Amino acid sequence: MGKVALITGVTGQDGAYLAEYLLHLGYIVHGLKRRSSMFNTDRIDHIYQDPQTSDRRFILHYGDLTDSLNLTRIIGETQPDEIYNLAAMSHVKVSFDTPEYTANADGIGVLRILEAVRLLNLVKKTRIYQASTSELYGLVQEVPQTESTPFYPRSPYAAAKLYGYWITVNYREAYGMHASNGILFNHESPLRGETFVTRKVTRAVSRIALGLQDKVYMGNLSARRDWGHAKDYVRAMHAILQQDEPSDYVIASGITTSIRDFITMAFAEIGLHVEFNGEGADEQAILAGLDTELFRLKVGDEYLDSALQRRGEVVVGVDPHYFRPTEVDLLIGDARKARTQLGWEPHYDLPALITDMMTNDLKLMKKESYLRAGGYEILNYFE
Ligand code: NAP
Ligand code: G4F
Repeated sequence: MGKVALITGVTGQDGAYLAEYLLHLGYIVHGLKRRSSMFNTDRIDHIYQDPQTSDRRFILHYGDLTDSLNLTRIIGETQPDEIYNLAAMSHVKVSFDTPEYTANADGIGVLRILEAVRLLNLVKKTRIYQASTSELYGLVQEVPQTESTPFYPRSPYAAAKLYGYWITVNYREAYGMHASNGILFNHESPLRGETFVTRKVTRAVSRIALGLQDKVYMGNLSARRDWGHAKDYVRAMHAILQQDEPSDYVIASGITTSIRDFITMAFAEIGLHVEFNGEGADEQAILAGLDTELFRLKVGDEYLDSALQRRGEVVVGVDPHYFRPTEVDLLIGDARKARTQLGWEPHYDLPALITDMMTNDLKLMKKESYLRAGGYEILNYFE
């Protein structure tokens, strides 16, 4: 029998990659998913197993981090060797609109899991991974950020995660739990939610290249992030729980890039050259030139003429609507502890991440454009 893992947030970006990884390692994986009026399992449909499947190794349970009775029952029934608490209201900007809910799910939710493990007498059996975040560093007190850099949260999300971080440390010290924090810097992928900056950009650049969209509006272009690939980061989560002793680890690439440069790189990936001008809310980028061979290769010959006609047009603008009341200007992590103690090494650098995301989104948007062409008939059907 393989080990048993419970993943909260299994329908999210990291949950999907981690579930796939643990199944590959031979685990039995239980996943907590929220009830939704629409299907929310797109990212894990390829590994879904019907309840009728014999020797099922991937089992979903309805649940919510705000419901302690439900969490306690599921942990009691599944008796996990490892819990990966990935569920969270994870959007920093949205947390300013939903601060109380964010505190409940992202802060108290962590306590509910730790306390359930304690009350169920699973302290010796169950190891816990808490999805902590580089957002804890906020107004950074040190560059680069390490495990000992002081925290300075700058959003309701980060403040809730701060509680989650410290309650994990407290249960480790108070009850001897194998409970660890992964302080993960931004990690992205083709599965990234559509409203996070990297995915918003790779989707928009793909749509602009295919003539489906003229322009994209962004927020603060000068913020800098340390980006890695989610596939690399879920391997680190697993490695953290395989250590003899629980501890907290920074997981990061060690390279920081501005949003502006990420946008430039995403366009360049398909042969489009953009130039930025102006400042603050008046900043914009124009399509300044094309590498026609690269564009043909990556996007397709049939889209070249319309792209050529759009030279000189504005393709990126700024809308202050996307600014945050308090911003995290600079993140750059030092993952030396993870590299030496866990032997963790990322396989993707930023250019490889962008290639992966752009390839996926171009494919997706071509499909959207195809479906859109057939959409008229479908609409008529309902008239
Ligand atoms: P994500 O794609 O937004 O996924 C979040 C998951 O949590 C989804 O499955 C979501 O369910 C679920 N969820 C939200 N509220 C819940 C609740 N009240 N009860 C139960 N489930 C709930 O996030 P991610 O990028 O995979 O990140 C995973 C975790 O790592 C999060 O805790 C995030 O805060 C943290 N983190 C992420 C990064 C990053 O760069 N990605 C960096 C550091 C830390 P639905 O599918 O139903 O919405
Ligand atoms: O992609 P973002 O929304 O990610 P953010 O705020 O860094 O948070 C993500 O990473 C954290 C780890 O550090 C996680 F804990 C958290 O759960 C989440 O996964 O924004 C990145 C930066 C920000 O500075 C933002 O102001 O991009 C800037 N930005 C500029 N224009 C934008 C936009 N962000 C978004 N979402 N949309 C924009 O149009």
